[in-house]
Amino acid sequence: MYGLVNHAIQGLLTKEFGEDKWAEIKEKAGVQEEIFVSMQQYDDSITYNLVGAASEVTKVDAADLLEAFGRYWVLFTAEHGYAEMLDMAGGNFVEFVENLNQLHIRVGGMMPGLVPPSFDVERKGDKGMILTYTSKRAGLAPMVIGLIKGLGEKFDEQDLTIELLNTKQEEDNWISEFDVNW
Ligand code: 1MF
Repeated sequence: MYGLVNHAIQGLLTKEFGEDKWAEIKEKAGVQEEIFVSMQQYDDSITYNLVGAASEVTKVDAADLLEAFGRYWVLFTAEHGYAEMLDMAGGNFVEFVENLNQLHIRVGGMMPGLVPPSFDVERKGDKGMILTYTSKRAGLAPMVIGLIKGLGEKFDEQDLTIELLNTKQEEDNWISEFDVNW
């Protein structure tokens, strides 16, 4: 994944647990890098190792860390140069989610190494959807829960709920369905 992701993980972990814990996490994860360069590509194993090490060091479940990271990502990207891109993606919650694939196409145009997930929306009435998330990466459904909750906060949808319905693997894709209501 692009360094921007690892940089954001560093931002969340130092904010929540402090610099000393971050140093310990990096050490345990076997990460040598002093800094993550946002536009450089890093092996996905670095990201997974950071989350695994963070879970051991902080005693917080990896799934809870991933969810917190998803929430944080929405704030972090808005504060690190992507506010305009996020604003263009939609003026309300459902519009934004429906435009996520377009957003990734736009980012992928600049960053050819991007391996974007895809998000498919099936509307249920005017305040619900079945969201289908398809990714080459395993285990990130908890992050999507955080991302969607983060978007709910961004768009002042206080009553938003999201529930993971199921996850399956098809060929080299991981597919999860969520019931989202707001
Ligand atoms: O392959 C990748 O490196 C990658 C990185 C980030 C793929 C996707 C993403 C974004 N995505 C992270 C979870 C991925 C889970 C998975 O792969 O299954 C979050 C998508 C998302 C969902 C809900 C709401 C908002 C979301 O993200 C908005 C977004 C998406 C991409 C970027 C920023 C905001 C982005 C911007 C620049 C990037 C990389 C990603 O790289 C650059 C480009 C230029 C200069 C510096 C870094």
